[in-house]
Amino acid sequence: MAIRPIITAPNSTLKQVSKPVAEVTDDVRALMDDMVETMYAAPGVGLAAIQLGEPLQIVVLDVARDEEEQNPQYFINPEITWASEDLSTYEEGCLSVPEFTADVDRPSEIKVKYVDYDGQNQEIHADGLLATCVQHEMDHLKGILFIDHLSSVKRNMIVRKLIKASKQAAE
Ligand code: K1U
Ligand code: ZN
Repeated sequence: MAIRPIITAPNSTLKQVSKPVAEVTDDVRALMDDMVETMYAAPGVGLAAIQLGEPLQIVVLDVARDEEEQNPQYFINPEITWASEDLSTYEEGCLSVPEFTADVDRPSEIKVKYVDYDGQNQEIHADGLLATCVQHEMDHLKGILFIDHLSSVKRNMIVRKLIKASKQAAE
């Protein structure tokens, strides 16, 4: 297991569309182990493989935020099979957009099917923070960031500040 660097916007890697995982091999499980360790170290409640530069449809989450007990969830090739019409607003953050948060509206409940850590098919009904995070992470698999849900004025302001911060960090 290793903590890996998280790619930050506006790096074009984050715009890539991730590919489905053909088979859950030991290499895929090793990547998921690194993702979980990186997520907890950040700290965050979710991470998509593309944030580590791996364009595969893999998401890890732990929305319980229990410091005593870690309870990671693994979503390989996730697909939303149903979404509620009613929306919830959540102030989202992203480890690839450090220091910024913004309100985003998304369906408040979803059903999502996926393959788990052991290669088994699963389907769950999610609401609350889990529903928000699954949708946020699945956006990453399509090359979409939460700032892409904002107006172009707000998004461009955030991107300009991220570029300035990364130039200052390189000095
Ligand atoms: O970068 C990511 O995709 C992870 C992101 C997940 C997320 C959070 C909130 C709404 C939608 C998606 C994060 O984990 S941001 C950091 C965060 O939420 C957090 C950090 C420390 C403690 C608790 C939460
Ligand atoms: Zn994110």
